[in-house]
Amino acid sequence: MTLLLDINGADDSWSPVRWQARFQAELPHVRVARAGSETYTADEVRYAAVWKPTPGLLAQLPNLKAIFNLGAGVDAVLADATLPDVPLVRVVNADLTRRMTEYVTLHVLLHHRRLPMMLAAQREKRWDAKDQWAARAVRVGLMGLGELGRDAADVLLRLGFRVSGWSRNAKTLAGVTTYSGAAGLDAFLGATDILVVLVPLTPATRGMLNRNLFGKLARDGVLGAPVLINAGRGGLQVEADILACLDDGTLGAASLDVFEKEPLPATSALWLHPRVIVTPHNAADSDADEIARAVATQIQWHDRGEPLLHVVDRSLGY
Ligand code: NDP
Ligand code: OXD
Repeated sequence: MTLLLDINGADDSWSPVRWQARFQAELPHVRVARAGSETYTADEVRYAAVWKPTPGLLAQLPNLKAIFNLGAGVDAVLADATLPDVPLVRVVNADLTRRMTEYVTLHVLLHHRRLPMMLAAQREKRWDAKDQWAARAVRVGLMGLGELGRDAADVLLRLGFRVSGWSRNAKTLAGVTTYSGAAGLDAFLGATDILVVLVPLTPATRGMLNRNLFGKLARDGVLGAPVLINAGRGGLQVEADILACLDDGTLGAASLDVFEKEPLPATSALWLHPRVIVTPHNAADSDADEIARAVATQIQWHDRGEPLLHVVDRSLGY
């Protein structure tokens, strides 16, 4: 039996050789092969572990039983029109969730506490004591109340923010004002000062972070203008609209971890915009030890006939 790794488009910290060593340690009786650099027999591949897989590759594996995506978002896998009809499993992992909650909390707090302005003042040796507000004066809206959105909500509530959330299906979450579906979107946006985006990229969500949506965010908040924090996917956002809305005051500031094109091209005006914070798609990395262990456990269960966890609903795209 072979587990095939096809890992593309990530930096050195995601070296396929390192992932291979970790998977091999977890599954000593399985051949772990790297697509593109090692030979393998297609008939022998039962499982594949992938990140941004090579289009068409998985369709060439006649005995494939399941695909394990090495991250939470599966948009890059589903983009392959030839994807075989076997279960697609995504990452749901406490370590990854907590990393995302760190990112969300960090960026909500830095906008709330006006850190960019204070750092700029420091560089000019200006003692510029801007007003600070209580967290309860700020409304944080979480677009997406899944594994990641719910954990972030919990921590933001503990800090005292007024937290609301929007999801596809209606939800009840203690302390969180919830909205759902197209019918709930405008009310959700109208009650949001800091918008935190944690929805997947699907046909229903592509391009939704645009001028029309930004124009519906609350404009009566203490921050002066709404803030966008996108850690979901770059395909959700229209970057030309973000820039134009920052420049005309529709948006006050943005923290962006994900981009239409990654790495963000050097020509992008987002890099040097004074009210944009750019991070290189590392809000929540997958830890190779954690993920290899979880995938190996699922492979062992599946071989015993037990059900797989965290299987993606391919008709919904997440
Ligand atoms: P989940 O699938 O657990 O949650 C997704 C949430 O989005 C759910 O609440 C879902 O609603 C909601 N949603 C999906 N489609 C729609 C829609 N059309 N309208 C309204 N709500 C919708 O995903 P996770 O929380 O685990 O991850 C979210 C995303 O975060 C990933 O897909 C990935 O793109 C991104 N991510 C980014 C990382 C980074 O480093 N930047 C790291 C990890 C993930 P419902 O609850 O009703 O189903
Ligand atoms: C993920 C990611 O989806 O890191 O896990 O983007």
